[in-house]
Amino acid sequence: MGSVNHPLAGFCRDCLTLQHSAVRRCHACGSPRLLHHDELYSLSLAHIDCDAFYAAVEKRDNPDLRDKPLIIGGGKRGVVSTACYIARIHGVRSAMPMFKALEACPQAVVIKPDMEKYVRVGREIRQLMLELTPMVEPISIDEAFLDLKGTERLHRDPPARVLARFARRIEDEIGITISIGLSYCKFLAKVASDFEKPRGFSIIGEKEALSFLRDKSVTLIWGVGKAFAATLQADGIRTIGQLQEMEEAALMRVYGTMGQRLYRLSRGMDVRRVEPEGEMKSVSSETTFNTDLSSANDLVPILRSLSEKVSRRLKAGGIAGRTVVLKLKSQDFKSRTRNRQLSDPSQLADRIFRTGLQLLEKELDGTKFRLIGIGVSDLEDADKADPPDLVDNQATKRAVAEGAIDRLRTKYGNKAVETGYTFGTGRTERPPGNGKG
Ligand code: DCP
Ligand code: MG
Repeated sequence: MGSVNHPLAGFCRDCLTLQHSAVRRCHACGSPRLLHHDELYSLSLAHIDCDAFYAAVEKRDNPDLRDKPLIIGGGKRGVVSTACYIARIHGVRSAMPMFKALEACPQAVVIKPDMEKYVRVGREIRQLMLELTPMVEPISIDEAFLDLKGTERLHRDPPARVLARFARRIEDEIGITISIGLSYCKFLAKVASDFEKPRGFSIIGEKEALSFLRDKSVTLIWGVGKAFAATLQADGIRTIGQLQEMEEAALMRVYGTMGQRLYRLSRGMDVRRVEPEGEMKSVSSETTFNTDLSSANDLVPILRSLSEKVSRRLKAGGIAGRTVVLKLKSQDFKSRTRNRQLSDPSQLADRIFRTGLQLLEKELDGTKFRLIGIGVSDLEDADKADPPDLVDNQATKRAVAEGAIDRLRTKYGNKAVETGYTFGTGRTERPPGNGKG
């Protein structure tokens, strides 16, 4: 007894005192917020997500709002960005039209979003995360994955306790609350952080993954949105447990690569690693617009010129990328990242652009975007890049043409050759970095 590694020793999330048996309340401070779990001291992959983020920041800055239902929203789109947990009791939800939200909760206080403030607070939180480990992968303004493996010596405490202490620190120093999910993989860490919000701390261990997932809806699986869930439902599949009974080959036959994902995630198999920011793992270029844009006419030429920028940098570095990544940020600062694998690594502007275009076309649903970016990841040496394509003759011709254009540009400068897509787009753009989230 007394050792933190004792399998039955849990601890109190409020005062961190060890709890030696399955008591209901902390013997030191009386708090009911105790953590016990078989794998409590062996799990190290965490997902952290702030609770009712924008609303929490506004309540922090105006204590009069603390006990009132609060909606952050309105603005141009006329929808709810988020609602505090009091307003949620009345049924208010993110993305709900404002008028509906006010029907559900007429007494709510409404505040327009102050994005700059939220971005600033998000960055402060990220800085504190980086004090725990460099392995921090931000996912959005208020959430990130952290891999705390190997930090036990540094912190003289296992990840679970480091995280509990972190939640306290965010409450003390930032003045908002967070929820934590702790698991062995990204998928379940994220599921866990959502499990008992707000101020949650949920743990999903390896041993319980299958049974935990069994009765859950397929929509819990990453990448299964409304449309795909409907497809699955039409095929008679509603729960993850049903997927657990199916063969990988069968799922892949019907749903392609998505079938493989269904197979793996339904069994709690997820090998994606936490990828910290700032590693040279991709080459990309992005731009923020003066006015938000939604049409292909506006976006496609920009995509083309960004693809050319990326391609120039790849060629200069003698590298190529196997995955094309399109990034969009909408008016309300929501990021969309879409990617597609190529059959071979590429450094050609034309290939990057055309792949990016296919990804972009699916996103043109009237949404107004404030930022577009294109890039490649899965970088490799350029020697295997862009082999002559026997199937697609047109592509080969374009590659040859691109080689010729490159030679002209080296000789006469970048502006000497303009392709059809970029010609005449003398648009003024916000300097990069301005207003980035
Ligand atoms: N957001 C938005 N529009 C949405 C969803 C979210 O503008 N449809 C913004 C407001 C949120 C922030 O992004 O505060 C973070 O999104 P989350 O999904 O994490 O939602 P919250 O943090 O508000 O609540 P939760 O406690 O459920 O995480
Ligand atoms: Mg949140």
